[in-house]
Formats: sequence, structure tokens, C-alpha cells
Amino acid sequence: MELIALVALGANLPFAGRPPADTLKSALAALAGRGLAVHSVSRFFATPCFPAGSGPDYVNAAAAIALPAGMTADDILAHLLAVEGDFGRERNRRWGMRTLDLDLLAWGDLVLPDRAGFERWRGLDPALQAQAAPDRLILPHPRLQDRAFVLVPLADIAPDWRHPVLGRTVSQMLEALAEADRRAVVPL
Ligand code: A4P
Ligand code: MG
Repeated sequence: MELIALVALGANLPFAGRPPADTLKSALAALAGRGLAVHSVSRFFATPCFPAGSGPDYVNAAAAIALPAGMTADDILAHLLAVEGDFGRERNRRWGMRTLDLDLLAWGDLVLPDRAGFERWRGLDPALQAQAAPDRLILPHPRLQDRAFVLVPLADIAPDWRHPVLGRTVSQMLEALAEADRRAVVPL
């Protein structure tokens, strides 16, 4: 049986002379080449850099990926990190500019490492969020509910996915954001 994972794609620097949207398309092909079949892809969106003023606009998208049976969440993350590496990703600074960011947003209703661990990352002081990176997989991605650049693309492909801890669907989480933030996410 195949299972569906939700992945966020983002880039705000060119790679090998190609613009971010091309990198996102190539990254989807690379994932498929690794046996992670792309089930559906959102539109691509231009989004203002967060934190504001910290770099060029991003291109963001979301994809649903069908996973071969037997693949673990850590296996998926390893593939995502490997593909980031193939597209020139360097980790200099947390939330720094990047040629490609692939985040695992969710895998069904899996919560990792456990509810308490998830809550710790979700509740992290914003001043620390930009510095501390988890050394293990956190699911769902601890900030997906706060971010229009994640939720707007995700609403294209999984509006009814329900957050296993927060109990809200993608559509509901999106509605809870400021309208100005939603409107700033513009289809390419
Ligand atoms: N890690 C743990 N859980 C996960 C997960 N669910 N998905 C670990 C992916 N990785 C996860 O991530 C650091 C480590 O977290 C990974 O090595 C992995 O083991 P990272 O990708 O090196 O760091 P990052 O991308 O700086 O962190 P993160 O949490 O992905 O950052 P965010 O919160 O996604 O912010 N503005 C716009 N407009 N669009 C963007 O896409 N992205 C960011 C990055 C900032 N501003 C943005 C955008
Ligand atoms: Mg990332």
C-alpha cells in the first residue's frame, strides 16, 4: 500500500543560473527518480521573504508524494536532504537564503517525536526559532500553521488534511491567518 506525504518546496536563490521555479520543477523530478512518486503538485507562488526584508522573494509550492511501502519518515527526510544537496543547498544560517528547501510537512496523522516533543518545538520562543534547529524529525512541521507561504500552496492539494494535534484542517488554519498575509502569496 502506498502512503501520502505532504512536502513543502521553497527557493529564493537561483541555482546553476536557473531561477527558483525551475529548481522546484527539477527537484520534483529528482524525488520521482528516487521512487517518491509525485501524486499532486500545487500551483507555484511568489511569496515575500520571511522574516520581511531578509532576502529576495521566494517561490513556494506543495506536493503530495506517494511513498513505497516500508519507507519510514526518516527515510523520506534523508531523500529530501539529499535532493536539497543536489541543488546546491548550503546550510550557513538558519532561515538563510536558499537555492532549495524541502520540508516534510506531514505524513498522515503521525506526530513525532511525540506530542510533548512536538509541542516543545511549536511553542519555541520566536527569538530562538531562528537559531535552534531540531536534530530529529518533528512532525507535523512545527510552523506550518503560522505560514501563508506553506498553507496557501497546501490548500491547492490537501485542503481537508487535518492537523493531528491542532485538530484543524488546512482550510481552517488558512482562514485563521491575517488576510494581508494570505493575499501576499500570489500565483506565478
Ligand atoms: N527537521 C526536523 N523536522 C523536519 C521536518 N518536518 N522537515 C530537521 C524538514 N526538516 C526537519 O532544517 C533543519 C533541520 O530540521 C533539518 O536538517 C532536519 O533534520 P533546515 O531545512 O536545515 O533549516 P531551515 O529550512 O532553515 O528550517 P526550517 O524549519 O525548514 O525553516 P522554515 O521554518 O521552513 O523556514 N520565506 C518564504 N516566503 N518562503 C519560505 O519557504 N522558508 C524559510 C525557512 C524562511 N522564510 C521563508 C521560507
Ligand atoms: Mg527546511
